Amino acid sequence: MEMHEGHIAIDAPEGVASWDIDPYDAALLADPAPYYAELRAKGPFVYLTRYRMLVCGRYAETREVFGDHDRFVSSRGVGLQDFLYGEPWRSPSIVLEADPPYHTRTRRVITRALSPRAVAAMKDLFRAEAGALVDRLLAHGPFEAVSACAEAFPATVFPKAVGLRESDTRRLVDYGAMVFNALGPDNALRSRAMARAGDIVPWINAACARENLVAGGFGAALHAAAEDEEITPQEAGMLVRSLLSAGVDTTVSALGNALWCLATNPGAMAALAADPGLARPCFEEVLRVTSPVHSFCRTAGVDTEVGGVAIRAGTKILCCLGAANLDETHWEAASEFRIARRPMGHLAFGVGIHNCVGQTLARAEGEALLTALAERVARIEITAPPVWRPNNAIRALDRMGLRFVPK
Ligand code: OVM
Repeated sequence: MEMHEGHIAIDAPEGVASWDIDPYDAALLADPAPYYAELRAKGPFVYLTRYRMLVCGRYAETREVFGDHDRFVSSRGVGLQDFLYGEPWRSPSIVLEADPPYHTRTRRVITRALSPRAVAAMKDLFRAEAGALVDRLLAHGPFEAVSACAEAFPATVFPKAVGLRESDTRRLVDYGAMVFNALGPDNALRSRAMARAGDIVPWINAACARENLVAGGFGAALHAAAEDEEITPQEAGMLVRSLLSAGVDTTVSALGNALWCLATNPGAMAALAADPGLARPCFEEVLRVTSPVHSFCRTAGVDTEVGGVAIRAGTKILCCLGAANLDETHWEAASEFRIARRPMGHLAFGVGIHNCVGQTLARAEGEALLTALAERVARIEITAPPVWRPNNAIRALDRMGLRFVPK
């Protein structure tokens, strides 16, 4: 058996087009829509000759693969590397990179810790912090939106929500960059992010310890499950690590993408300002149009077939959530940002048993910030053009200059 990029090297299945494109090329990651359209046009699956694996980007097949944990496993990693054949860079996540029946147990614990009730208890804090932040930015004149808003908001509320005794925004954001870049091939993005591991990983691991998590937060709730012997103390620490892995860069990206959508669609910003009740559907449409997690892999655990294509056991499939969320055969005027659309069934949080366990928290953060904007800001002006920050799994801005014009 031949290996390539840490996984089994497959040949193109019968009837599947081969493509020599690099989905991890920095220029393509900065402007993915043309690649997404070509990917969908080529068929339900495309064979990536550089990576010797499959990629899918049509809504139906992406949903089918992503949603079927029986045939498409996560325990072999959700990046290019197949954990059956090599050591991952860190011990696998006990929820993201796990299958039932083990996953069922860990997922239950983290689902309870992040329950709608637990998140609802933090809504007043989120609303107050979002309002104060937007007031400061209104007073400020032009500002750099990624650091001053998209990072600044989660940087204040997320450590409080988790109950971190000590917070370090830079390390939290850069750990996320490592975790998500690690899902791609061994390219420059991955190695650049990994170069900081020696500084970041020990800090993150220490932050997961019970004694570093204050009462009332999600971290303490996870450790309480260990007290009840539902999971071990070590597993509780691992679930806190999952919060810190998945909860920062994703929301930073989503909030930055929201500012980008509203700054580049003045009609949408005017509609939001006229009706703050649109904050929630607006955030949902931001997720559909920009897909903060643009892709995750699955590994076929069995010989199977999807969309008429025969898939051999061991095949890595890159599921392009960003492409599926823009599939014009599924969405009316798919490329248009329509804040009142209510895009039910978008794949930005995934689908199936691995769907985002923090989505209630993510939505609460998005709704809080967009409501604060809607109540205070009439218009958003772009003072420096948006620049994207390429990442092997995340679609996020690097920087963008903005000015908020008050109501
Ligand atoms: C984790 C985790 C969960 C979701 C996403 C993610 C790669 C990580 O459990 O560590 O990002």
